Amino acid sequence: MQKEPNPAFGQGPIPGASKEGGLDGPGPSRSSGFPPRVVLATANADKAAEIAEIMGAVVLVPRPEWVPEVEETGSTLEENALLKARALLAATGEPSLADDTGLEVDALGGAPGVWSARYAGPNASYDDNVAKLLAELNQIESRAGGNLDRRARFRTVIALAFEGGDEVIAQGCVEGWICNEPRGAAGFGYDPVFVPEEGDGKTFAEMEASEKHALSHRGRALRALKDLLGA
Ligand code: ITT
Repeated sequence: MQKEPNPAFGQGPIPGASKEGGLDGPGPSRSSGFPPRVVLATANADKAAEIAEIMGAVVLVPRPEWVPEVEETGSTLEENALLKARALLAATGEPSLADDTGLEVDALGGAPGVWSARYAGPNASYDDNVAKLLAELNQIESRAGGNLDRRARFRTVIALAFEGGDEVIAQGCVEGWICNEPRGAAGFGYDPVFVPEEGDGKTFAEMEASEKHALSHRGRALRALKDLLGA
Protein backbone atom coordinates (compact mmCIF):
# COMPACT_ATOMS: atom_id res chain seq x y z
CA MET A 1 0.00 0.00 0.00
CA GLN A 2 1.01 3.59 -0.31
CA LYS A 3 2.92 5.32 2.38
CA GLU A 4 1.38 8.28 4.17
CA PRO A 5 3.32 11.53 4.48
CA ASN A 6 5.61 11.26 7.49
CA PRO A 7 4.69 13.93 10.06
CA ALA A 8 7.83 13.11 12.07
CA PHE A 9 10.09 14.51 9.39
CA GLY A 10 12.36 17.23 10.71
CA GLN A 11 13.10 15.31 13.90
CA GLY A 12 15.90 13.17 12.54
CA PRO A 13 18.39 12.77 9.73
CA ILE A 14 17.18 12.25 6.18
CA PRO A 15 17.71 8.67 5.01
CA GLY A 16 20.67 8.60 2.64
CA ALA A 17 21.86 12.09 3.56
CA SER A 18 24.96 12.93 5.53
CA LYS A 19 24.39 13.47 9.23
CA GLU A 20 27.15 16.06 9.58
CA GLY A 21 26.81 19.50 11.05
CA GLY A 22 24.34 21.67 12.93
CA LEU A 23 22.72 24.93 12.03
CA ASP A 24 25.02 27.34 13.79
CA GLY A 25 27.28 29.80 12.00
CA PRO A 26 26.66 31.91 8.91
CA GLY A 27 26.08 30.02 5.70
CA PRO A 28 27.97 30.73 2.53
CA SER A 29 26.52 33.08 -0.01
CA ARG A 30 26.47 31.98 -3.62
CA SER A 31 29.89 31.41 -5.12
CA SER A 32 30.54 28.82 -7.77
CA GLY A 33 29.55 25.19 -7.73
CA PHE A 34 26.96 23.58 -5.50
CA PRO A 35 27.05 24.64 -1.83
CA PRO A 36 28.51 21.79 0.23
CA ARG A 37 25.52 21.83 2.54
CA VAL A 38 21.96 23.06 2.15
CA VAL A 39 18.87 23.15 4.32
CA LEU A 40 15.90 21.32 2.84
CA ALA A 41 12.67 23.30 3.02
CA THR A 42 10.38 20.33 2.54
CA ALA A 43 8.20 18.92 5.32
CA ASN A 44 7.55 15.82 3.16
CA ALA A 45 9.88 13.00 4.22
CA ASP A 46 9.34 11.00 1.03
CA LYS A 47 10.36 13.95 -1.09
CA ALA A 48 13.38 14.65 1.15
CA ALA A 49 14.53 11.04 0.83
CA GLU A 50 14.38 11.27 -2.97
CA ILE A 51 16.30 14.56 -2.99
CA ALA A 52 18.99 12.92 -0.83
CA GLU A 53 19.22 9.91 -3.18
CA ILE A 54 19.54 12.15 -6.23
CA MET A 55 21.97 14.66 -4.71
CA GLY A 56 24.48 12.13 -3.42
CA ALA A 57 27.41 13.83 -1.68
CA VAL A 58 25.79 17.16 -0.74
CA VAL A 59 25.09 17.51 3.00
CA LEU A 60 21.33 17.99 3.35
CA VAL A 61 20.11 19.42 6.63
CA PRO A 62 16.48 18.50 7.41
CA ARG A 63 13.99 21.28 7.88
CA PRO A 64 14.32 22.15 11.60
CA GLU A 65 11.17 21.27 13.52
CA TRP A 66 11.00 24.70 15.15
CA VAL A 67 10.46 26.40 11.78
CA PRO A 68 6.71 26.92 11.36
CA GLU A 69 5.01 25.35 8.37
CA VAL A 70 5.30 27.64 5.35
CA GLU A 71 1.93 28.54 3.89
CA GLU A 72 1.90 27.82 0.16
CA THR A 73 -0.05 30.89 -0.92
CA GLY A 74 1.49 31.19 -4.38
CA SER A 75 -0.47 30.43 -7.53
CA THR A 76 2.47 28.80 -9.32
CA LEU A 77 5.02 26.12 -8.44
CA GLU A 78 7.77 28.70 -8.79
CA GLU A 79 6.13 31.12 -6.33
CA ASN A 80 5.63 28.36 -3.78
CA ALA A 81 9.16 27.01 -4.17
CA LEU A 82 10.53 30.50 -3.59
CA LEU A 83 8.28 31.08 -0.56
CA LYS A 84 9.57 27.87 1.03
CA ALA A 85 13.26 28.44 0.19
CA ARG A 86 13.17 32.05 1.45
CA ALA A 87 11.43 31.07 4.69
CA LEU A 88 14.07 28.46 5.50
CA LEU A 89 16.91 30.81 4.56
CA ALA A 90 15.43 33.48 6.86
CA ALA A 91 15.10 30.95 9.70
CA THR A 92 18.51 29.28 9.39
CA GLY A 93 20.85 31.65 7.51
CA GLU A 94 21.98 28.71 5.39
CA PRO A 95 21.49 28.10 1.66
CA SER A 96 18.00 26.61 1.46
CA LEU A 97 16.52 24.37 -1.17
CA ALA A 98 12.80 23.96 -1.81
CA ASP A 99 10.93 21.66 -4.18
CA ASP A 100 7.40 22.36 -5.34
CA THR A 101 5.80 19.70 -7.47
CA GLY A 102 2.50 19.35 -9.26
CA LEU A 103 0.74 16.70 -11.31
CA GLU A 104 -1.00 18.24 -14.32
CA VAL A 105 -3.74 16.14 -15.93
CA ASP A 106 -4.92 17.36 -19.34
CA ALA A 107 -8.48 16.03 -18.99
CA LEU A 108 -8.79 18.04 -15.75
CA GLY A 109 -7.55 21.27 -17.31
CA GLY A 110 -4.16 20.92 -15.61
CA ALA A 111 -5.51 20.03 -12.13
CA PRO A 112 -4.49 19.12 -9.49
CA GLY A 113 -1.35 21.14 -10.41
CA VAL A 114 -0.28 23.48 -7.66
CA TRP A 115 -2.93 21.92 -5.34
CA SER A 116 -1.60 18.35 -5.74
CA ALA A 117 -0.92 17.87 -2.01
CA ARG A 118 -4.41 19.02 -0.99
CA TYR A 119 -6.44 17.77 -3.95
CA ALA A 120 -8.87 15.73 -1.81
CA GLY A 121 -8.92 18.25 1.06
CA PRO A 122 -6.58 19.99 3.52
CA ASN A 123 -5.54 16.81 5.36
CA ALA A 124 -5.77 14.44 2.41
CA SER A 125 -3.56 11.32 2.39
CA TYR A 126 -1.84 10.06 -0.74
CA ASP A 127 -4.56 7.40 -1.07
CA ASP A 128 -7.32 10.03 -0.79
CA ASN A 129 -5.74 12.11 -3.56
CA VAL A 130 -5.26 9.13 -5.88
CA ALA A 131 -8.83 7.94 -5.26
CA LYS A 132 -10.22 11.39 -6.07
CA LEU A 133 -8.12 11.63 -9.22
CA LEU A 134 -9.30 8.25 -10.52
CA ALA A 135 -12.93 9.00 -9.63
CA GLU A 136 -12.83 12.34 -11.50
CA LEU A 137 -11.29 10.72 -14.57
CA ASN A 138 -13.79 7.83 -14.50
CA GLN A 139 -16.64 10.31 -14.40
CA ILE A 140 -15.32 12.29 -17.37
CA GLU A 141 -14.60 9.07 -19.25
CA SER A 142 -18.13 7.73 -18.85
CA ARG A 143 -19.60 11.09 -19.88
CA ALA A 144 -17.38 10.92 -22.97
CA GLY A 145 -18.61 7.41 -23.82
CA GLY A 146 -15.42 5.62 -22.77
CA ASN A 147 -12.98 7.87 -24.58
CA LEU A 148 -10.52 9.78 -22.49
CA ASP A 149 -7.20 11.43 -23.12
CA ARG A 150 -5.29 10.37 -19.97
CA ARG A 151 -2.17 12.42 -20.69
CA ALA A 152 -0.49 14.03 -17.68
CA ARG A 153 2.86 15.32 -16.49
CA PHE A 154 4.73 15.89 -13.27
CA ARG A 155 6.43 19.23 -13.01
CA THR A 156 8.96 20.20 -10.32
CA VAL A 157 10.40 23.60 -9.60
CA ILE A 158 13.46 23.73 -7.35
CA ALA A 159 14.49 27.01 -5.72
CA LEU A 160 17.82 27.47 -3.97
CA ALA A 161 18.10 30.68 -1.92
CA PHE A 162 21.37 32.15 -0.64
CA GLU A 163 22.20 34.80 1.89
CA GLY A 164 22.60 38.13 0.13
CA GLY A 165 19.57 37.53 -2.08
CA ASP A 166 20.88 35.25 -4.80
CA GLU A 167 18.32 32.71 -5.94
CA VAL A 168 18.64 29.94 -8.48
CA ILE A 169 15.61 28.22 -9.97
CA ALA A 170 15.47 25.03 -12.03
CA GLN A 171 12.64 22.96 -13.46
CA GLY A 172 12.05 19.39 -14.47
CA CYS A 173 9.12 17.77 -16.23
CA VAL A 174 8.14 14.23 -17.20
CA GLU A 175 5.33 13.42 -19.63
CA GLY A 176 3.12 10.38 -19.17
CA TRP A 177 -0.43 9.25 -18.51
CA ILE A 178 -2.71 8.21 -15.68
CA CYS A 179 -3.50 4.49 -15.64
CA ASN A 180 -6.85 3.00 -14.59
CA GLU A 181 -5.83 1.38 -11.30
CA PRO A 182 -2.95 1.94 -8.86
CA ARG A 183 0.04 -0.36 -9.52
CA GLY A 184 3.18 -0.80 -7.40
CA ALA A 185 4.28 -0.03 -3.86
CA ALA A 186 7.44 2.05 -4.33
CA GLY A 187 7.65 5.83 -4.47
CA PHE A 188 4.91 8.00 -3.00
CA GLY A 189 2.04 10.33 -3.79
CA TYR A 190 0.58 9.78 -7.25
CA ASP A 191 3.36 7.37 -8.33
CA PRO A 192 1.07 4.27 -8.42
CA VAL A 193 -1.08 5.85 -11.16
CA PHE A 194 1.54 7.68 -13.23
CA VAL A 195 3.10 5.91 -16.22
CA PRO A 196 6.01 7.88 -17.75
CA GLU A 197 6.10 7.99 -21.54
CA GLU A 198 9.78 7.15 -21.72
CA GLY A 199 9.47 4.05 -19.54
CA ASP A 200 8.36 0.52 -20.38
CA GLY A 201 4.75 0.79 -19.24
CA LYS A 202 5.46 0.56 -15.52
CA THR A 203 4.14 3.15 -13.12
CA PHE A 204 6.72 5.08 -11.09
CA ALA A 205 5.61 2.97 -8.11
CA GLU A 206 6.65 -0.20 -9.97
CA MET A 207 10.17 1.08 -10.66
CA GLU A 208 13.41 0.87 -8.73
CA ALA A 209 14.24 4.27 -7.21
CA SER A 210 17.13 4.76 -9.65
CA GLU A 211 14.82 4.13 -12.64
CA LYS A 212 12.35 6.71 -11.36
CA HIS A 213 15.08 9.29 -10.68
CA ALA A 214 16.55 8.87 -14.18
CA LEU A 215 13.22 9.89 -15.74
CA SER A 216 11.50 11.92 -13.08
CA HIS A 217 10.59 15.59 -12.79
CA ARG A 218 12.61 15.78 -9.55
CA GLY A 219 15.69 14.06 -11.00
CA ARG A 220 15.60 16.37 -13.99
CA ALA A 221 15.09 19.52 -11.93
CA LEU A 222 17.94 18.70 -9.55
CA ARG A 223 20.30 17.82 -12.39
CA ALA A 224 19.36 21.09 -14.11
CA LEU A 225 20.08 22.96 -10.88
CA LYS A 226 23.52 21.36 -10.64
CA ASP A 227 24.19 22.33 -14.27
CA LEU A 228 23.14 25.93 -13.60
CA LEU A 229 25.58 26.07 -10.69
CA GLY A 230 28.34 24.47 -12.75
CA ALA A 231 28.51 21.55 -10.31
P1 ITT B 1 6.48 20.41 1.00
O1 ITT B 1 5.67 21.54 0.44
O2 ITT B 1 6.69 20.51 2.46
O3 ITT B 1 7.75 20.20 0.24
P2 ITT B 1 4.30 18.80 -0.07
O4 ITT B 1 3.96 17.34 0.01
O5 ITT B 1 3.24 19.78 0.32
O6 ITT B 1 5.64 19.04 0.80
P3 ITT B 1 4.26 19.64 -2.83
O7 ITT B 1 3.22 20.67 -2.60
O8 ITT B 1 5.40 19.99 -3.73
O9 ITT B 1 4.87 19.13 -1.48
O10 ITT B 1 3.73 18.27 -3.41
C1 ITT B 1 2.49 18.08 -3.91
C2 ITT B 1 2.07 16.65 -3.83
O11 ITT B 1 2.38 16.04 -5.08
C3 ITT B 1 2.74 15.77 -2.78
O12 ITT B 1 2.14 15.87 -1.53
C4 ITT B 1 2.54 14.39 -3.40
O13 ITT B 1 1.23 13.92 -3.15
C5 ITT B 1 2.67 14.70 -4.88
N1 ITT B 1 4.03 14.44 -5.35
C6 ITT B 1 5.11 15.25 -5.26
N2 ITT B 1 6.18 14.65 -5.79
C7 ITT B 1 5.77 13.44 -6.24
C8 ITT B 1 6.38 12.35 -6.88
O14 ITT B 1 7.68 12.37 -7.15
N3 ITT B 1 5.64 11.30 -7.19
C9 ITT B 1 4.33 11.26 -6.91
N4 ITT B 1 3.65 12.22 -6.30
C10 ITT B 1 4.37 13.31 -5.96
